[in-house]
Amino acid sequence: MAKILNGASLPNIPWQDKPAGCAAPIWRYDKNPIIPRDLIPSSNSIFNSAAVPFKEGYAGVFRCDDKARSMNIHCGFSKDGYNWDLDDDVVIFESADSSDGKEVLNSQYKYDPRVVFIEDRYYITWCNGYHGPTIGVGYTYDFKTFYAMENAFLPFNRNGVLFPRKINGKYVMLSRPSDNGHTPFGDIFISQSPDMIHWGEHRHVMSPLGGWQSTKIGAGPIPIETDEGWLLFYHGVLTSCNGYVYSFGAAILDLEKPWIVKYRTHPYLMCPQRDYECVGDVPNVVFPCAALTDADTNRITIYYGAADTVTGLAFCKLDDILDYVRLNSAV
Ligand code: BMA
Repeated sequence: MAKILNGASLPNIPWQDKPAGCAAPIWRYDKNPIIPRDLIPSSNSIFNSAAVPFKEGYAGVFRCDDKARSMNIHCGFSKDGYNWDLDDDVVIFESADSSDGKEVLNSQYKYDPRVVFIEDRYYITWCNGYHGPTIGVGYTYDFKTFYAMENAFLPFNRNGVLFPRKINGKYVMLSRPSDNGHTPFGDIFISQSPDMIHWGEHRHVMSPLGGWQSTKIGAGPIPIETDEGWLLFYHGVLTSCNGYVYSFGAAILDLEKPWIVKYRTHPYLMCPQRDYECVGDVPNVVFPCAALTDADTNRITIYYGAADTVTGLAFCKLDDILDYVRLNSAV
């Protein structure tokens, strides 16, 4: 059995056993979507969102596009990871001590948040509207007060995803340099920082490949540390005659040098197939932004946005995924 490193026990992880006859290494929750588009009065859609264990349950940061179609982050709590209470109000950030004044609060929009506990606090990254999309970074200790730090990068960038611990003494973040529109290209890069503010030592990680990941790729949930390497779920985009199709697969990155890709799925793990993934504001999108793990059972539960409209859950076991990635690798 593979091992999740530095992972906690999570006996109450949302979980459903693999349905009989399912040959795939990953399967959907049978009551998906868990979060409907109209869970709060102001929302047009609630999708590409992230959750972490918090106190006896879970906390999360949710991408809610409102009825004016402004994109923002709302905070939410859940006892069981399935049923969520979301704040009606958007998360208001204060400028962090590390920031130089109020410029960090200059944000035209926020979307696709990720959240991770590192050392003493929960860090949140998101796509931040600052003269175009770039990577916003903030933190909270309690999911009540939120602080915004300096943007990690210059525009244009998306899908900023932190590793859950320092590697060789540095914070490490994946990102996907892009353009100001619906970017028809994109590789995953990695950057390092001594203080979560100054980012450098940028290295290339992965390029698009064929098929489901031929147009662009982007990191998904926080990478999962295992004894075989970092398990990274990532989305990939295919340009069809009917527009973009967002699927996801996985890669295994070297533990100490995570810019080295050891294996990477040639076929997708999951592609939009259910009605709620194929029909919505943007059809044909599955977009994972968070993964919960239970180190005792190697269970992994993925939160993903569906059709830019609702949020669903998918389940898998670490060993099945690692085997699948190794056996179906394109590297
Ligand atoms: C990307 C992001 C995601 C979205 C996807 C599909 O560029 O905006 O938030 O899910 O497009 O529309």
